[in-house]
Amino acid sequence: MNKSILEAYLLAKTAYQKCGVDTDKVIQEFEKIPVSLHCWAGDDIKGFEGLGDIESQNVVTGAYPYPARNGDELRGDIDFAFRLSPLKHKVNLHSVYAERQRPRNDLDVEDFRNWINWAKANGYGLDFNTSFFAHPMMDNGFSLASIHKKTRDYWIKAGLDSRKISLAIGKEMGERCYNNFWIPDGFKDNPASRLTYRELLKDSLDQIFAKKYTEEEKQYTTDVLEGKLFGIGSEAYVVGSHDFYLAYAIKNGLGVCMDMGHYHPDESVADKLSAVRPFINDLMLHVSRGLHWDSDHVVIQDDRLQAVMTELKRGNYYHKIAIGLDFFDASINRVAGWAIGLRATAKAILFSLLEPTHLLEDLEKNGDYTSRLFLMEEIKNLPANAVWDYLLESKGVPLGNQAIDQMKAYEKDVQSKRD
Ligand code: RNT
Ligand code: ZN
Repeated sequence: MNKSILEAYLLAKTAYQKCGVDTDKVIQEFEKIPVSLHCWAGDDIKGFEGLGDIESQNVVTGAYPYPARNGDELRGDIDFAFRLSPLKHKVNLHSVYAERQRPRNDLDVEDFRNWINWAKANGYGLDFNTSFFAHPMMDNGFSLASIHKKTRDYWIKAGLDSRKISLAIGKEMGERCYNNFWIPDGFKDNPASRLTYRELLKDSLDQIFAKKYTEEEKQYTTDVLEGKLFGIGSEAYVVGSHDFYLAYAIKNGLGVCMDMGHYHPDESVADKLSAVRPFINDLMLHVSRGLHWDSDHVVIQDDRLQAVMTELKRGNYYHKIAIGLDFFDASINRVAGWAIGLRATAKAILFSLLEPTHLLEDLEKNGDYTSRLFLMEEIKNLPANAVWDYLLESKGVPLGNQAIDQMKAYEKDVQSKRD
């Protein structure tokens, strides 16, 4: 252990002790919280089906070289990104990452065998998503809410299969696999009938979710629905809005996925958690960063990220609300993007656990809002970074510049050989 890092940690430990926070315990807690990395940022959500140049409902901009081209490269890139992160990791798969070249609506768990074996060997967890996009069976950007029955039926089958796949993965991994449903269906310009497509989506979902899980199965999988305010190409209307899924999930005992980039910029996901959780047990977060019209910028240490993680801590939601990342930026090295987002998320989680929340709550209960605000400001400058450095150092994860150097070496030695 580097001497100055240890010394700084011991000073920080004392500073936190004075506020009633045990930094050693915080580190132990931190190490148990899983974060699911979105595999799809490694190749701009292209997947391995080789469908060629096809319209995608996920717009990824930038032309940085060296995207992963196959499962082995993508897995290697993820392994490397994880070496730069002190978190406990899961990997979030999309069905376009199947590796047996079969139709999108005829997949089973064996199509993900390489992923499962690799995850098991490395101690990663797994989550799943059906890819309702970038496919010839998309009907002008519509899938489950298409007015054409043939289109809906195609995607209903994909949704049904995904529940089987997710359950099978969960059972093999011995822990819950979150199965997320995001469907892009929507209109660039004003619809004549908003109702039509929501009725169709409801009907499609009713078919997909007709079968309920047993209590035993619920340990291994859960379905979560991800709404969105608008997308690029669906500015006027998204069928699966947050309200739609919230209502649908409550009525049908399903879960919800909240993506931090999917709301009006003034809305706060941190505020939504305690509003929704009394009615919906299974929640997943897509940790992301909305910027103007884009919902998926690389996650950085900002107030919104900290607010969400602080809320997870204050609400005692860690281990109850699942954390997944979701962002992509093809204008920078994709693996570095993962590392930046993982490290930002890790810091926000660590800093949330270091918060002397009990002191704030006491002040609030006593009606001393002046001191509450005062203390909230003071807390921001407690020596959290010394705890972060110590955490990295003790786990053998590179600090600051070292991490950048390793990233550059990986780009040169591994990624650049892909051209
Ligand atoms: C899109 C949603 C969704 C996707 C992935 C690829 O706006 O956030 O989660 O990013 O399913
Ligand atoms: Zn998302």
